Amino acid sequence: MSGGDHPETLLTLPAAADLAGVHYMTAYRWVRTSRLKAQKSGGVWMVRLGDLMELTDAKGTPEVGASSGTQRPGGCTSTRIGPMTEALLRGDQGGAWLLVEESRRAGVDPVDVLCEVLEPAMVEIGRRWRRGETSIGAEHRATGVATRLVARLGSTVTRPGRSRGHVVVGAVEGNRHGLGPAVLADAFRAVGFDVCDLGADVPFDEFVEIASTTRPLTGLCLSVADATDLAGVQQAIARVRAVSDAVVLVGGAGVPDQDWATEVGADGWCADARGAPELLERCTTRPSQRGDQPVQRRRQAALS
Ligand code: B12
Repeated sequence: MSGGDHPETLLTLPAAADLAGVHYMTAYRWVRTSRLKAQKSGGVWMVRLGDLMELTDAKGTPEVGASSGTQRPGGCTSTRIGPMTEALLRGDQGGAWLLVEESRRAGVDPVDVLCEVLEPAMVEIGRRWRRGETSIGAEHRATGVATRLVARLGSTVTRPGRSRGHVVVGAVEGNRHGLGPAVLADAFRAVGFDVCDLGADVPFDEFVEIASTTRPLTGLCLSVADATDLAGVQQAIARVRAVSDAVVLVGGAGVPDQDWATEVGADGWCADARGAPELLERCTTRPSQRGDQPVQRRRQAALS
């Protein structure tokens, strides 16, 4: 290796891009998404030749060599979880959005980006927070960036055509986790449902009120972050049953399994937002677990 090939040699970004045979913007994106280490010197990004070589030699690096993401490679989204985690923790909204754009360009649909990149990154942040590896401030900042990403990407999720029904989603009383319902809302919108996202910490009374006034209501989705909320959720579902025929689904980080869902009286549970529309469809068409009484009779019985 000659002196100029030394791994410690510092390169400007245009020089690094030239050497790697990629556009300057691609090299810039590598830096913003933490794939390529860089430091600023006099306001200019500089990268180590060794780091550049390591990246371009790496197998599976998108946009380098044969693996440039034209199709939807299975591993494509998973390679972005680490960089997304770091971007969120740095509070780097621009870098995080570039990762979203990269995934979209590689053919990943918006809801898959949310569930396969953003959600695992948030889970990893939760794990680090629990182990004391990241501060609560960094976690809050990350959630702020994630919330803006969901809003920005979510606004692109629409499916023209006839509505498949009306769905209300929200996090139950005391549950301050609002991202889950927002992503769930997008998963329903993406397949043609009209959705009302009530956000976090929705009083149980409000779910009952909405269920009794929204007609027709196809599905009511309760997001739960704490399994010990069982009694509250159970009572709320019983009251919803008295006023509405809507299918009631539960989900979120606090629902451990189907048994918990059955115990609270929900029609169904699933761990991933993307399974929810199909689950709703199945619950809508299968014989009611609630008996054959129409809602008016149940309501009268509940009031008497
Ligand atoms: C961000 C965050 C917070 C933020 C939330 C801010 C906000 N604006 O949303 C704040 C700081 C408020 C917070 C507080 C707390 N948090 Co918190 N939080 C998280 C974290 C890191 C990310 C949550 C998130 O946004 N995930 C991304 C979304 C998209 O994923 P999701 O919510 O799971 O939703 C997906 C699915 O579950 C599903 N889904 C969600 N709802 C529904 C509903 C239905 C019907 C269906 C079908 C599907 C579905 O669809 C979504 C997309 O696939 C998680 C880590 C984790 N493992 O999730 C911890 C986590 C959820 N929090 C936890 C805890 C313990 C707390 C606190 C008690 C901490 C404390 N001591 O104060 C408080 C509780 C506050 C409260 N009263 O709710 C625990 C929960 C443990 C548990 N379930 O037993 C977790 C898992 C962290 C951990 N590893 O321990 N938290």
